[in-house]
Amino acid sequence: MSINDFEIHKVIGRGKFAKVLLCIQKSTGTAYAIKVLHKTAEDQCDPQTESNILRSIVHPFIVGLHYAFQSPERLYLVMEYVNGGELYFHICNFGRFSEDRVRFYAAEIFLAIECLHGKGIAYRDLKLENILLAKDGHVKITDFGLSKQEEESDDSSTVSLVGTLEYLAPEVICGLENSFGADWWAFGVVIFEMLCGYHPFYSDDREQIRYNILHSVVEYPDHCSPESKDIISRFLQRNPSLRLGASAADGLEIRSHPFFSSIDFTKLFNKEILPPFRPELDNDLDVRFFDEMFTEEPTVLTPTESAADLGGNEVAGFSFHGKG
Ligand code: ISQ
Repeated sequence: MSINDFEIHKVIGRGKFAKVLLCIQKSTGTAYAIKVLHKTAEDQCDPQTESNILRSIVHPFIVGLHYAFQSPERLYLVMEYVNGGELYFHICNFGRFSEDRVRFYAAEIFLAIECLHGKGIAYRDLKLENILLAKDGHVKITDFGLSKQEEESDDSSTVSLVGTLEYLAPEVICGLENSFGADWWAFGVVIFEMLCGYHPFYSDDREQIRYNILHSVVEYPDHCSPESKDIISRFLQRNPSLRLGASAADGLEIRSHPFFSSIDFTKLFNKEILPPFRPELDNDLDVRFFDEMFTEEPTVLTPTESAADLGGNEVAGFSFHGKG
């Protein structure tokens, strides 16, 4: 398999080290999201990690990996196409969600993180941009480029500072040992953002964000229920050993919080609960829920300058016109 087996339709995402392309498999007409990673990208975790992790997981709320192939310079992850865009797009364009809608998405995200932790994987990059809305109205988390498989005997091993500043737990910012608890901190930030429509530690100055994460008192708008304020404040507990989810059976403590009292997690896992919102789409190639900043990028391919990239499994190397 090579990139030439696909027709590139649109660019739908771009990160520091990767692009995500909406592609159609020529032989089947099936739409896929292909993530193109540069193997040589500096300070990135091993790009192979993402495909290894994705390969090992099948979960209703985690984006599925169908194929992976590589050229000498690039790794291609062929993933299911999740049409409804990022939750970030929905909050930015349509505003905050109702509390019931937040509860539904939060419960599905919780099941995804619980599954990862159960497999010894710290996600380490939970944020609105990495939570996608599927056309059936369920969510799927994506982007495992920063994830880490913890060693078995080691439940507080990671000292590296990775992730997006706005979502970093205080112990990560301080360079202290951290692990699964940092995901629950980020989960608290995400619940706050979905409920309020803005970030709990917002500032346009990065130093101030850092300060706010370490010291500021989070204030809640009047529309937040006591249960929502309670669960968020328990996730945004600066002492990781007191944070909700810190106990050995981290999932149980969270499932039984009053915020989730109306959720039947077994039904939720089986997709037997009707989603509160279904994105309206004309067809599988409708990209209305992806930012024009990406979708308006040209997708014309040119040969790369690297002769090496013409070898391997990839029939022809390419690079992108346009930004990035
Ligand atoms: C699947 N569908 C849409 C967007 C995506 C972004 C990253 C990874 C997978 C995706």
